[in-house]
Amino acid sequence: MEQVLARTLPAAEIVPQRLHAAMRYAVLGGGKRVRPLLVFAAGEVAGTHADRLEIAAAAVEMIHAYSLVHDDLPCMDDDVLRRGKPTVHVEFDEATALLVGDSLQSLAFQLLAQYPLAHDAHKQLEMVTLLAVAAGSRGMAGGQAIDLASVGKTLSLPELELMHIHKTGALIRAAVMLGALCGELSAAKMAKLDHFAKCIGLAFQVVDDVLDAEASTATLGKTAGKDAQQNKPTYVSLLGVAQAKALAERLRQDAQDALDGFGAKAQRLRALADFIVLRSF
Ligand code: GRG
Repeated sequence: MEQVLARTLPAAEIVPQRLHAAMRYAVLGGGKRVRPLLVFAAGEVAGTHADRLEIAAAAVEMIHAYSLVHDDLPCMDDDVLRRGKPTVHVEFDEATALLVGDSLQSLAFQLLAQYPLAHDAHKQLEMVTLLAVAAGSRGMAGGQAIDLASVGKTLSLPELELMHIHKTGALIRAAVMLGALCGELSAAKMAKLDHFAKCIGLAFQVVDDVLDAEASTATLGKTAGKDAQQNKPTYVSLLGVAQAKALAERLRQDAQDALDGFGAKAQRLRALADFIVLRSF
């Protein structure tokens, strides 16, 4: 994945060098790569080629990296540490960080449009639409808007869930569905994968909230304890650590159940669901 990202990003020598260097800084050499791994694992279930999956995986990771760069900006979360390194606006400057996000988003869609990824053009357009909706105001960016508006407020559990289904869940779901769309699956199996993806998307955020409360900055590679510091509603603030962990475990079980009937091909998806819930960083 590192090699794919390194070759799909513009070289740092190409004009404008500073922007390209910052894009590479934002994307390369860090991150768990959970979303690309989900693209590959879903593609394995749907039986397709690695050369299609690596492009879809790069597109999703670029959207993810863009969201982190913008989220860290002073006008949003105002953070100085990401993936164990100074955030992009600290290492470069705010205007560059803004452009890095914009350019990564454009590049993601360029990749989806430029390479043959699906059986036919209609299906490939479906993939472009899927990622656009997942990243936009009805997905990740919309979730971020709800997040920013809810600082200092008490949310109900359904409200918190709605926020995270959008902010975190939408892109994780898109990763799974894009991997599957690179291959061929029945509508019934797509629906099961969709349910799997929704469970792990939410579980990812529940665990993220627990880690923010329990893990150290060194382990996470980003500032720990920010949710409480910023008075953000989280699964931990609403449920407490023990119940939040129990919720994550229930979601893991639901996700695993959704894969029944897929056989050994789903082994990596199963392993990723376990990783998402049992991880320590
Ligand atoms: C700015 C449009 C816009 C959206 C921002 C995704 C997001 C919305 C903000 C990032 C901040 C955050 C805590 C989001 C929740 C999702 C999440 C836990 C992201 C971090 O993902 P990881 O843990 O990061 O997969 P790595 O670095 O491992 O790739």
